[in-house]
Amino acid sequence: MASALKNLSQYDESTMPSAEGMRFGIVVAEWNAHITHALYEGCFETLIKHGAVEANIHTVQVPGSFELPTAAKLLVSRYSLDAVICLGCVIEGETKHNEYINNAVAVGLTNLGIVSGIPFIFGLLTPNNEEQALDRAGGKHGNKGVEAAVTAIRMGGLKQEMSNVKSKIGYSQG
Ligand code: RBF
Repeated sequence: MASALKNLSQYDESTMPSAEGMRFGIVVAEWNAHITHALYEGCFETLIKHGAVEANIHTVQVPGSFELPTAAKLLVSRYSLDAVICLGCVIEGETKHNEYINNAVAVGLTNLGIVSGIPFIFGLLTPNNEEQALDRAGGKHGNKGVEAAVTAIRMGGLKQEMSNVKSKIGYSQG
């Protein structure tokens, strides 16, 4: 199993850019709220720990994970953001709802990122059962919300770095 030996909250802090001055969006799905709220706490605390300020973190809640991409797009339409983190949890059940929702979120966030150039972070747990979800929301595999925040800071840093040198590299004629 991919995460059998991996604590999702472990990362090399020495290689992290500072999040000071960065602006983030967070979208949190309300389905399985006991899981997604734990992801949110880990995510928010990690952004603050690396220098982000509360006033620059815009959080919205949505009913379910399927709504994550739409709300993420609404957030970047409203605010100028360095990255948007989407947090949800779709637990496998007797039907295939999880496959449809998970694929829709993955495709939706991928498309948003490619089209906009803004990092949209996939913080969606896709567990087979509740125990696996709890293991990844502050349990024995750490907190996937922390990992999502770390990715957002790294990608936000990359975005800032690239926008500073965009006249020198890339495909742009300008
Ligand atoms: N949303 C989640 O975030 N997690 C779930 O586990 C979840 N399970 C669902 C199961 C079914 C059968 C349906 C119809 C929806 C489920 N949703 C879940 C809600 C979904 O993401 C979305 O909010 C609704 O389908 C409305 O667009």
